[in-house]
Amino acid sequence: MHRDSSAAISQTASNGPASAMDAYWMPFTANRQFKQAPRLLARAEGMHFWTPEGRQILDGVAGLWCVNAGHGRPRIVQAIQRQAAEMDFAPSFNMGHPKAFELAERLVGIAPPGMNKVFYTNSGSESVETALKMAIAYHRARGEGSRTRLIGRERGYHGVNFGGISVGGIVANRKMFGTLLAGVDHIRHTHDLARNAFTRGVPEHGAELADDLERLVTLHDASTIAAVIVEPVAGSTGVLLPPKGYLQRLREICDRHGILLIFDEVITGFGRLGSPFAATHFGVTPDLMTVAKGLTNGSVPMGAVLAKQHIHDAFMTGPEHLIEFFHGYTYSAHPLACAAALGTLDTYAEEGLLTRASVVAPAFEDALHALRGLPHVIDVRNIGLVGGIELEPIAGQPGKRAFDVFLECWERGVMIRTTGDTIALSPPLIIEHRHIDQLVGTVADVLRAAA
Ligand code: PXG
Ligand code: PLP
Repeated sequence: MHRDSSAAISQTASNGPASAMDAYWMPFTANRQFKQAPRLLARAEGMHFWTPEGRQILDGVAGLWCVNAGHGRPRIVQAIQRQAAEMDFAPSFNMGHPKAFELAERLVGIAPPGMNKVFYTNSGSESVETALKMAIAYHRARGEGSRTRLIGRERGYHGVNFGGISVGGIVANRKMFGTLLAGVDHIRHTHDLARNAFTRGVPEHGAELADDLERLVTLHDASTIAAVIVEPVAGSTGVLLPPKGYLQRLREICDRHGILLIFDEVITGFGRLGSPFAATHFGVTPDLMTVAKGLTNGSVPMGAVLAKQHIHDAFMTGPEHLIEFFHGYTYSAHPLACAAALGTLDTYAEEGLLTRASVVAPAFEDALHALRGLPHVIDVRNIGLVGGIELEPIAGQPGKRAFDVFLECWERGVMIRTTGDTIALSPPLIIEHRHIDQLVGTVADVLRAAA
């Protein structure tokens, strides 16, 4: 059945415009172009995907920054299979199941200090909406109901729901969708090629950009601001690292003005930087933290918001029989997702994956920075197992140079991601040196060939 349907799709695809592909409106995809020349994936294991024809593809991006332990990990597969047979679904409103509690305990065990409450969602986007609502409701519960304003950052990515695109700063994700949330403002992004190009690790210059938050406090008054949300390392916009001291400074300004700090750790969570979380990596603890992706190794959709005790406690007033936070999703704490997450945390623990990126990072960094000097490479950025290679755009055709590299790498059996004219690499944390050589070597060959 499975084989037949993928064969049918390949068959139709190779016959030109693909009627078998018409019904599926694909997310974040150039649909018409894709359906002319589809890129299909049929199987995955470890560091690789395979196409329906059996061509092996090296996964340079952990799926979409989520398959941190590599594909098809037995503990995760078994956990999901067993759970599906044992209990497929359980309502999570006014009900609970043991794995939901066990998982929360386990997450608190690896979380940054003091982040000891876990609220489940089904994606990064839902985690963001949840965190923003928590922040506003928290202030209201404490009697500071005037604090409703949300501050994001230019170029930020916080998923695709209305709250997330409102605080987000990626123009294409916002401009088509009307007026968005009211009462949102943005601090400046931290990208500064002139001062920081080709820095290894976090850039030297730009901590003062955090002071942009002081400007907004002066403009709006702290009494109107609920929270600031940032990605500790911005991923989707093209791998922007926080300048040295920047996150500490944001934390200090938030503390000074009673503003909650939200770290969106959807990409940075679960070992990507070489530490369990970016908060642990940089030694800066937020008040709320959003996670998803690596939580289940990408195997079952799941996200979560981690909150500090005092945030949670602010809600725990009023009559005990009443709901304290009017929020939740049908699939919050879905049994399959909880089982998958437990299998994932076991796998991470057994193989030391939450810190392994720090061991591989030097080799990854050297490989990436060897791309300096290749045609059109204007910056290389890296931290842990995240790499960004920024290319000079083709005049009048932004994004095309990088996308052409993506297409050619695919032909050569390597999957990368591009955003604008930046190539983003975020391989599974099980990567070995030979994979680094193939991944970065293929990008290098393609850059040379395209020149
Ligand atoms: N916050 C951050 C920081 C993210 O990176 C989300 C929220 C939304 O998560 P969901 O699960 O709703 O997609 C993300 C997701 C890319 C890419 O290529 C990045 C994401 C998703 C898809 C592609 O950079 N990040
Ligand atoms: N729309 C309708 C009509 C619903 O009944 C529900 C949930 O009960 C939702 C949307 C929200 O769905 P979810 O809880 O999966 O986010």
